[in-house]
Amino acid sequence: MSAERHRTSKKASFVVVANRLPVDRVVNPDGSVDWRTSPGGLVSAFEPVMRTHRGAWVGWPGSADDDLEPFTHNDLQLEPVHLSAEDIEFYYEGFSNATLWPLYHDVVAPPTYHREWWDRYVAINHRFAEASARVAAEDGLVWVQDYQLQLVPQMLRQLRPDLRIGFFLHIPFPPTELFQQLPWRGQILQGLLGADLVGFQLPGGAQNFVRLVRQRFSYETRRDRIRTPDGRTVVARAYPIAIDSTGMHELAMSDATAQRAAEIRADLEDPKIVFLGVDRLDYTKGMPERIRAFGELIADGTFDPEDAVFLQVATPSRERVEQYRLLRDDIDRLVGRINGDTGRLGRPPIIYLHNSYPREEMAAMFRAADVMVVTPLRDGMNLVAKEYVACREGDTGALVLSEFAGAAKELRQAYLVNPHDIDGLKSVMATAANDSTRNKARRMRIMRRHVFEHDIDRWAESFLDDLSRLGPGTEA
Ligand code: ADQ
Repeated sequence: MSAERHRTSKKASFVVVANRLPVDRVVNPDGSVDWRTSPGGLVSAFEPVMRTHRGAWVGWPGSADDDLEPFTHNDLQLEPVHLSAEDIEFYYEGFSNATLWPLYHDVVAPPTYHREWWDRYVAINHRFAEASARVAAEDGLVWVQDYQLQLVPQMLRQLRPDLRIGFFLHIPFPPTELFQQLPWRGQILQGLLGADLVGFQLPGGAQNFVRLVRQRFSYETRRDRIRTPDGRTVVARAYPIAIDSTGMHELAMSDATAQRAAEIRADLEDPKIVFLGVDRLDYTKGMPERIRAFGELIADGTFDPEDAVFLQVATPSRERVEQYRLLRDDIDRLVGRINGDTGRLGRPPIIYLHNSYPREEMAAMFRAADVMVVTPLRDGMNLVAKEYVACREGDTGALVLSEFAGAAKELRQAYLVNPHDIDGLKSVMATAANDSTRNKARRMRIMRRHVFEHDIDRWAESFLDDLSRLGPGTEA
């Protein structure tokens, strides 16, 4: 076991603050507790950055009423924030995931507004701000992550005016008309304005934020800069998140992964075409749309179920939030119906796995798939699209990508699609599968170059470089 406890936290000059710590608790058969680095967008993005900077990470350990002392795991200094069952219900499942998440994703599901959820969001953001203030060294740099913690920058600045504070929003920042629905819109904007640098996935998000601040508070703004009444400059800029492209590629190219990829294809009965979908089970990811499109392609004879298989892998997610339970039932039904209508014994056209897998297995699936289908109705970035590109051998494979994923702004050579348009989706999936090797290679080559040149290290460095040039007393 690599976790080691220390009662008092060491002060850290670099602190990441995120809803979750980057580890999951595992209880061994003998009852002892271990920690394992957890999967997920944020964690996969941050692991390498934390290793280089040897910082501290403030976050919730993942289960209710865990009263943990600070500890280290694989050289990471971890600072647990306690959440009770009711905190999780109101702050996390409620305000974060049933109010902000749908609102920021173009209201693809209706957001719910509850005052007691908001009150708890404020209280928990305070708890995170206090934990960060305790661990950050004098003049340190604190990087706050994502929509669950939008009030932390302002709260932390009040507690520790010496710090440089950055904030990055991993999900889209909504158009101004949608954001205005939020009863606590002014407080959220003020919360974010506590940062010196507010990062977004796309320039559009940064522009929406600056426009809202100008409209609501009449603060002076010039391009990506906002002047606050206390004389600070806040910069709002886009930093499209990336992946550890080299690490993913090396993993995918290993002999063990090659062998596993071959086994996966053999287990699927060696079809001519393997389509793949990989997502957190979330209603923003457009899974029903792509499954329906594939079902129709089989039903109308475009693909023979003897030749084509769709492998859909979905990580269980937010299972206590009602919308997520409904989605899970919808997908179970849809897959069951299509397989029932069009499959034969031992050969269902859709293989659906509701599970989380280690990185090695994900790399093997990416390597095994001829066509990757990424069709979110709205997505901040979508790391899966970039991971697929990084895991390919040479310039093989095809990526079908929704126009509404942030990644579409960079991966312009993907087979771009509007996932609301089922006929369009069908036709793009068929084109991607049947296109010439030469066309596919040309598209993949350009995407690969982009994914390898813009990796996670470069992403973090560019944010941190900008942040260290801004901050208390500096004129941006
Ligand atoms: P997510 O919505 O979680 O992230 P995404 O960017 O696709 O979406 O990241 C998911 C991660 O989980 C990927 O690294 C993927 O490989 C992994 N994963 C998915 N299914 C898995 C499974 N079954 N087993 C194991 N791993 C699995 C949020 C935003 C995105 C943004 C990221 C990072 O919603 O838009 O790209 O943060 O900023």
